[in-house]
Amino acid sequence: MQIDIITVLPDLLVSPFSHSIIKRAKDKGLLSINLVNLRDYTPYARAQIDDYSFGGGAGMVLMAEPLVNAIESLQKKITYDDIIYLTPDGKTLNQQVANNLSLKKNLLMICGHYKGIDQRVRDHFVTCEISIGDYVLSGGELAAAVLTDAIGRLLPGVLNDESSALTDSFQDHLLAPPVYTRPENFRGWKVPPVLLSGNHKLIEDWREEQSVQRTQQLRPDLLKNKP
Ligand code: 6GU
Repeated sequence: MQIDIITVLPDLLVSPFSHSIIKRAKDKGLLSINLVNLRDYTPYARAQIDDYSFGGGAGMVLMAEPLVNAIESLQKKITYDDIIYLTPDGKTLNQQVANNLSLKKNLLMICGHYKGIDQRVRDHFVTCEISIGDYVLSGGELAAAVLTDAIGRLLPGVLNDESSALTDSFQDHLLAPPVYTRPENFRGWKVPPVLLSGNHKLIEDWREEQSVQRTQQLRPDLLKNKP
């Protein structure tokens, strides 16, 4: 998969993609991430990319021309399955949205800043608007990092244990069960004996039961949406 990200702060996105699972996805050639600096595409003096909002009001707006120059220049080399604008007005990201996007081949993400981007870019280029939750971030970069991570780890071959992504919290509308590792007894706090029993059926049943219990307790809303 190819993910291109248009941003005014490309440096901010270097570290999030240089570690752990997303690094492994890149190293294995399963994911390619291309950070595109919006300032490289502006025709305006002093690399200007934003301006005041028509009609007044506080806050700057990213101008249409640099964005459209960047998008059209990228589109000469690649056809995008979706052009995603990261914005608090978007559809809230959840596992289903991430699953669906992980099936695409080429994605372009646009990170907004300040008051957002000129509406004409949204009207004529953006195909999908995504928010990562009901709170306001200073820009779309951290949201793009979250979305890329959620998608990247789902790509076939990225996780070592192929079944691992399928047993994540949310993948079946249930939270994950509790997990334990060595030692069996830490400060007198013991691991549930069933996990040491070696009986896979019993362990599976216990985990399922714990998942349901945990979900009922912590996120009963998830059970309502369970298919
Ligand atoms: Cl995608 N962008 C910004 N600026 N704030 C957000 C967001 C996105 N999602 C939640 N808050």
